[in-house]
Amino acid sequence: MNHRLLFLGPPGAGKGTQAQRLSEHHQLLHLSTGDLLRAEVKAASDLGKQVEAVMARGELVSDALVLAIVGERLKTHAKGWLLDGFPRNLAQAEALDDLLGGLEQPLQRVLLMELDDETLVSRLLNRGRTDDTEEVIRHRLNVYREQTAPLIQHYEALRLLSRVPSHGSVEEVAREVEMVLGSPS
Ligand code: B4P
Repeated sequence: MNHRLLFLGPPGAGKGTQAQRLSEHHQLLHLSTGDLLRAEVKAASDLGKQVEAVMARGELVSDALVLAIVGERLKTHAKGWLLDGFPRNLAQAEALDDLLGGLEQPLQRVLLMELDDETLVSRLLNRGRTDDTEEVIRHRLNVYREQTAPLIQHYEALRLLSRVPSHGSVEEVAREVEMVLGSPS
């Protein structure tokens, strides 16, 4: 199985859920920029104070901050990793390509988790995080369409993208993920 992976998809598609599961099964480093940023907010660090309001509005945190967080962690893990929620725009994707080129660890597969908007909204309302109000969720979906969705073409052009239908139960989607990873890209 490829062991340098990226999960892409709209908020609530289940990237975090599946990434956690897969990284445990295959002993990969699970790198979730959302979790790392929330940990900074919780710790009330300088960085956390800078990003708290941005996240509460459903906007993207600045590229420089996110890149600093990711760059440090990837350097210390040469074995295998799974990126979840990063990159989220073309600038981050290009910076990631440079970073991985420098480390001689190119990305091997991008899994695009696809789900309709109404199911996304209802899953997130159920999750109930502080940034999971209907207004903020709808804004995050717009941010996804404008800034993150262009990455689909970026990774398609690099022949790295595979699509994962994500409307089933957690177990059903996990089977889809394993199936996609077992097939050639
Ligand atoms: P993230 O933490 O990445 O979260 P997400 O996109 O909202 O959710 P995800 O797709 O991981 O869904 P999950 O598995 O939790 O981003 C939050 C914020 O952080 C962003 O808005 C931004 O401000 C900031 N940020 C993060 N990365 C950034 C970056 N690179 N650059 C700039 N800013 C960044 O699933 C959602 C819910 O559905 C859960 O409750 C789960 O239990 C449920 N669920 C999952 N799979 C299911 C299934 N199959 N059936 C039913 N329910 C399911």
